[in-house]
Amino acid sequence: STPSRPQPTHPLAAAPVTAPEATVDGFVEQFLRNLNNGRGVALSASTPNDRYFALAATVRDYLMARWLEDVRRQRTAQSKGVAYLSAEYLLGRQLDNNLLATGLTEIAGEALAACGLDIDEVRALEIEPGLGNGGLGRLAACFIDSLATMGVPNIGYGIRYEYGIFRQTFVDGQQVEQADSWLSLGSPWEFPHPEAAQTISFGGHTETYDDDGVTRSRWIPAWNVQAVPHNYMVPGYHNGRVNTLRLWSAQATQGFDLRTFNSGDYQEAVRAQTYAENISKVLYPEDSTPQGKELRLQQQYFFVAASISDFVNLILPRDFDLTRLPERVIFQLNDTHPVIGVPELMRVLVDERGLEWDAAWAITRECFAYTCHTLLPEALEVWPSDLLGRLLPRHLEIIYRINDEFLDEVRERYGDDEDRIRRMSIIAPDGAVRMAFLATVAGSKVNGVAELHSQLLREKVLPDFDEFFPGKFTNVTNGVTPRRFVKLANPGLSRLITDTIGPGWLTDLERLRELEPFADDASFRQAFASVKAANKRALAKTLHARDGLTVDDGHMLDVMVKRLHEYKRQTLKLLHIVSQYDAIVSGRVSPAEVTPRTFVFGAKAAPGYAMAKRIIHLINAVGEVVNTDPRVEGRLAVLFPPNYNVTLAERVVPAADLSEQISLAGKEASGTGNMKFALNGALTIGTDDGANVEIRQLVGDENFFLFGMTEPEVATLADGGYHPIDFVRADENLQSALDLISSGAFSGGDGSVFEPVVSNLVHHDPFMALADFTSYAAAQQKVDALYADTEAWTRSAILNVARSGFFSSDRSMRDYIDRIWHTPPVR
Ligand code: C3B
Ligand code: PLP
Repeated sequence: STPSRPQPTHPLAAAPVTAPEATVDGFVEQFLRNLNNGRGVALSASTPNDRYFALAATVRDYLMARWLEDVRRQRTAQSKGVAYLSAEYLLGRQLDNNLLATGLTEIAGEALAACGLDIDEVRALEIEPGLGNGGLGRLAACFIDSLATMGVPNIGYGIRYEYGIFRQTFVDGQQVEQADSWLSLGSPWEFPHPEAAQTISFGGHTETYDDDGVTRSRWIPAWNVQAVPHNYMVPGYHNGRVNTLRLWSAQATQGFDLRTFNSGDYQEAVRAQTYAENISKVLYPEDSTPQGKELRLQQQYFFVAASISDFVNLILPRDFDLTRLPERVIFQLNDTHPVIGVPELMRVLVDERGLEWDAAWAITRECFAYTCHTLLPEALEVWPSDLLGRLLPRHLEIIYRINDEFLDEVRERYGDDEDRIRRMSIIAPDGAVRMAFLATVAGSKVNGVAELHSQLLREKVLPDFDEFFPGKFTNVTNGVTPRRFVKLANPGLSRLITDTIGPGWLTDLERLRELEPFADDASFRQAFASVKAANKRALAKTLHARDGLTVDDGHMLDVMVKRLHEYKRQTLKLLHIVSQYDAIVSGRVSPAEVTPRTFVFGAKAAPGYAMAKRIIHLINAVGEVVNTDPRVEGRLAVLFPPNYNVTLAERVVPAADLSEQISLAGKEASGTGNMKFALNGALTIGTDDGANVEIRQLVGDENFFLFGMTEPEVATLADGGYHPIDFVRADENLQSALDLISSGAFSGGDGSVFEPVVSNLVHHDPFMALADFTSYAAAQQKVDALYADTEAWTRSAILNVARSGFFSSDRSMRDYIDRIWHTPPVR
């Protein structure tokens, strides 16, 4: 039922919502009001958390009028918008970003100072919402920032996990996970709307019934939960636009099952509630390796069903003609996680709204598009049909029918090519549902996330589909938001850029090209180098305060931060460090000949990924020895600050000299960390993989340290039978480094501790780190040579910045809009 609309008579109540005055006085007044009325405390009695909440509320107040206006416009205008469906959003802290968007950063600082407070102390209290694992979740956060900044109607839909990605600690060098209770002190950025909860059903069975002579199907579910929306503001940069991120939280339908309660079984009554609320309890900490768990499928259906219902039943007008749905929305599937939305929309259209199957299918095929983020075959989700049938019986029926009709089309085209039909069937021979195939059949477009990835997706992962659906496959190379990752993270560089080429580049990043001529200007190089040096000092301060770590002055900062995964090859980097250490302690080189370097690692391992955890242990163990061995004379240091997250990324990236992007060619779909480093003036040492390929093409070979096999070379080596031991025998430095680890040099003399890592490399090496070692070491020598020439290095670093404008997520969004969404900005 629609609530009755108020009919105000007071002029204030009838007027549009206004923002507080954008002055120091206005800010102070609003801040104190929020502290007093919102927190119920006087300034003198306030805790740091009170102040943080009041500050957040104040920033919200400045955004509110614009948000209400945009929400209204979204409902009334007939324009098409993007519903981004993503199980992850790795947002990072909100306060600074929202201040930046409103242009209130300085006013807020002065206002707090006038209240006797240091805004830096207040902002340090914010716990970042870690509602994602890594690249995929961070990409979603960059995309919604860009859409708001470009004025494109968008709702981000996802899950409000009560516990985000675990907090990583090290105990004796080994990863120990702790719960991320990011909501424990409350969450000042969200607006919960329990009254607008959606009911989401599960289980039960289906039945057919006679509807005026037509046989129809319906779902009789067994249980349900409430999906409670929590809205977040997504402000555009300096454009007065605010989009919405809507995250769903699961709540039990009835607080208590009264009958059970009255019978005295209190625990049983509460159990149902706990079961329901488990759905949004915790983020699966797996990255690029899906968990075929029932709870995960529950999460996926839960948020997708709530989102589709929200859009179709609440955002669209009640009498909306659903055959025109494609004119109003495109549901973008961020990987396979939300693909259950395809049969869900069919169910809504056919079962709930009474559309004919064919009409519903035509609508559905226009309303979805699918982005694939991986090439690892084990990372493409499949759901056993018995599990799907138990949890979502009607959806399984719908999937079977979609598949039957699709395979009929395949037969029509190719005749009874049973082999092809088996290959293309959405249902695998073992009965499992291949979600990537379902998304490909249903999606109006399918895209990979970098040129090489999209090419391999077409040629190697889905070639039959590429042939069957000409024009369906496309590429959109990833991007990153320059607001957070240049302007906020690197204020020094931002100031230098604006002083040099003027403002405007932050929303038109290709303009960084105008910096190119300044690479040859000695005084600009000087200024650029001092920004980098200041960023390194700032990082040193952060790492010291955060983790008690020391960064020595004058060291090259060589950084590898990303999830710990064998395909990303942290071990390749580590083996090279060990070989440098080995060369010093064995007397092959003197410390004075070694370029002083600090190696920074940041990486979380999935809690169940044993090899990744062993590698973390080994990195810490190597650090412990190398950092304290007097023979090294402080020329090498290995730092591994725990709990790499967006907040730490914002400190590390601007300080880096060298960016390590060393995955096995063909395995990293794109990478986005690589883009952030290049944009902040680090040089990349990298393989020809993912977006590295495009970075190198843009910045130029002479400003990029390329090494390693190409993807076709990897394929050839694999086909011929890969024997890592051959590569060990061919490189005595490699042999010696492996021997040193095996000897127990990093494990108190006990060689057995890291034997599983060494033997996995020597006998299996699934990602061919050993095959690329020699080439990697040679590229590192080139790094040292260029670094010795400070002016030449700085010149290259400047050119990296100047030529990386392509990697703005604004450009990615334009590509999606032009090629896939057709959702122009709304002025
Ligand atoms: C990642 C990929 O591993 C990265 O190469 C890519 O840059 C990002 O997605 C964004 O496209 N990815 C991820 O973080 N989690 C997955 N489950 C799959 C891919
Ligand atoms: N994790 C965090 C916290 C990040 O900020 C990023 C940034 O892009 C990533 C993971 C992804 O890194 P990469 O693209 O190197 O895998």
